[in-house]
Amino acid sequence: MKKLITLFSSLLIFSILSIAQQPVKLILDTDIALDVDDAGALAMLHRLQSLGECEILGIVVSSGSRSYDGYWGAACVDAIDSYYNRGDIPLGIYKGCHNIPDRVSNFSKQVADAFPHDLPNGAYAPEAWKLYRKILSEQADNSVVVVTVGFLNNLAALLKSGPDEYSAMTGIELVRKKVKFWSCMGGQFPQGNEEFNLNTYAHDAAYVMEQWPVKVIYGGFEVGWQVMTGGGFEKIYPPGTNPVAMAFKLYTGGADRYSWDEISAYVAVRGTANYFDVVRGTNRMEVYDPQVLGERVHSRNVWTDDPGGKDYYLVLKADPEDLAAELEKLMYAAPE
Ligand SMILES: [Ca+2]
Repeated sequence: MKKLITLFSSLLIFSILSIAQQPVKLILDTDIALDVDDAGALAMLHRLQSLGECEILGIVVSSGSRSYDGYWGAACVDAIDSYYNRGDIPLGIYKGCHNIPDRVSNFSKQVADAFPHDLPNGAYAPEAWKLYRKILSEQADNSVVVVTVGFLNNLAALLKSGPDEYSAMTGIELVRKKVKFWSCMGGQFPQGNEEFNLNTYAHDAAYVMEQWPVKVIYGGFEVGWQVMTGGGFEKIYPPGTNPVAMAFKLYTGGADRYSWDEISAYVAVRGTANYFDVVRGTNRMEVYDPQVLGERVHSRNVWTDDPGGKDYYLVLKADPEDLAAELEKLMYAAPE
């Protein structure tokens, strides 16, 4: 009997360990091209996948496919994925009207031109919300982590979607069933003030934040702003040898950059325990439409503490330099 109990205990410990070691299955939603922390986050996720800690199921771009930044942003993602020997990661893109009319990026086309990739440009990628539906429908219940480090236009389209060839569920039902939590770089806490990711498609952000059915962890502007990373790339990689190093060199001139996107990607995989406290409550958007033709939308996110809320925001409890060192160790690792 004692032997039997020992056997059962060993099996139990073994299965607990197996569950603990399952890689986090995630979808990255990025406005890469507009800032370089998206590229840093992608480099970091590739390293975490090499360590067996995550599996990137798909990547979607939230800059429109008919804009310069979406067109080249998608090719830039494919070039970075290919550098890490994962050029077959499915890519999707936002195909609606792009809210930023001007060309912003100074690195996406350059990286795409310099490094090999299969996807010619964003016009060849499928609709992001369709790819979300396909991926979510194929995954186990309560297993997928969504990381957004750009706009919420793709998630709005997903939540508004109805049954299709991939699933009989609506978008909201699919998210409720398949998504474990959403790690969102967006907003400012406890008081918001036109944070870029939420404000660019403010009505979509308001809709998603209200309708999203499961847990959200927000990484606010004020968190990433304290943590500087990326300047070390050029000390490790000679010019032309690493696409993310090239992106940083073009964007910052070789200096560090704020780590907004890296932090939300990190939390998606390793959680909050080591570096953060969290505050629980409800986050919502207030959107002010312009009264004059040509003026832009104004918005802010509004936080309410609530012990039963589905939302959380990060508070950095560690020394920012310790977190920066942790992120950089992952970002600077060579492909496997
Ligand atoms: Ca971003």
